[in-house]
Amino acid sequence: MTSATHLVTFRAVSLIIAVGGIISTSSWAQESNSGRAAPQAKTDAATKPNAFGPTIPNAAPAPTPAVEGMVWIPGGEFSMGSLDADAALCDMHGSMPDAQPIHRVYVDGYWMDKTEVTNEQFEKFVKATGYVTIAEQTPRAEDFPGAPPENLVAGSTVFTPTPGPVPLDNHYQWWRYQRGANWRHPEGPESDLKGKEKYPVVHIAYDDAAAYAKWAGKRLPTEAEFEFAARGGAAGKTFAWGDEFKPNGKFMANTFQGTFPVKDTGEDGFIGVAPVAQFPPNAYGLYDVAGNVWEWCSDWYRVDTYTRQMLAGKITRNPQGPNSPYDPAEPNEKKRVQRGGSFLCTDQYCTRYMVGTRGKGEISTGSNHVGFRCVKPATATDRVPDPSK
Ligand SMILES: [Ca+2]
Ligand SMILES: [Cu+2]
Repeated sequence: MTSATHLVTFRAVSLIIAVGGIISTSSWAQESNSGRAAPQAKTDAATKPNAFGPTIPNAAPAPTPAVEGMVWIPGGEFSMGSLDADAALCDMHGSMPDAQPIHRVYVDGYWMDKTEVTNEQFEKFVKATGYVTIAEQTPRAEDFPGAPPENLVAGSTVFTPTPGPVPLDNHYQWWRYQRGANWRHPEGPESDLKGKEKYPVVHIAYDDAAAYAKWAGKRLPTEAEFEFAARGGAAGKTFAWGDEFKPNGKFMANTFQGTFPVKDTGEDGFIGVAPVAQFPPNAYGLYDVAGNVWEWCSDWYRVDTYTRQMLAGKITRNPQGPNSPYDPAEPNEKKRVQRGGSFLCTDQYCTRYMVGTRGKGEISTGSNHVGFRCVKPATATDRVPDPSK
């Protein structure tokens, strides 16, 4: 797919109105739809909607040889989704239970990157291929009819704290379109990657992530693969590590403390993005599957994906997502799923770092809290046969 087409959908507003203002709503606009509902009783999920059943991992051992930097996720059957869908937390469009109903899904085993893709890893890809990310490309005048030429500048979206508390109903208040912001210059032209080699690469649009994955001989995870992996073999937990946000008083993910979006106090040790792997890994050995940066998944985002799968009436095997995107909040934007939440997640606004919740992002829009990691399928002989075939 060409990036030019998609530039229209994400940069148009800011380019036509004003650079420095803020642009379309998208991944960086994730609304909260959560509260802290306790997980429901784990009963027979096959017959009761919205009940978590057990996770049944495949018994086959990890294939050999191991893949450097990746861990083997056995795959298997699990209950997918989240019951944390209290739309009352904030009165925002999109606050809908898109992670329901809880439904049974099966995924084959796969390798998964232990960490988010880092700046130094992404740099190797760029050096080898000459790849230019979407945020580095100057928007073309013909794609933005009506835009003053001075507004046609390459850039990306950067979180900007507000001077004081603001109503949390308009994310334009804390995101700015920053000219010259891209993966090499995460905060804008004056910033660089010195000392940030082990930070996750950011300002990555969907095609950028997919291009890296292809070069690396990998691919992006499906939404089901991401969630199976993030749950770490447990079932129906609120977080990737359990049901308690801070077990024994210890932070388990890089999120936002303080008053959003005014001041991140960094009680978890990090104000803003953190280097990868600064918090304990989950039970499968994966770091930062919650918080730090959002991670692209390969599925188109549809608000009703889970309803459709549930209505199909059987266990969904290796779901690849719907054939086309649909977010009723922004029906004209092409969105893919993002998972894991980011360093901006907070109970005050967006709690989609909770393990079964879903995020979404317009495919050409990166920002300084969107990155990715990859998976690598096992070879065909490692696969568990499908008994329904
Ligand atoms: Ca933090
Ligand atoms: Cu969030």
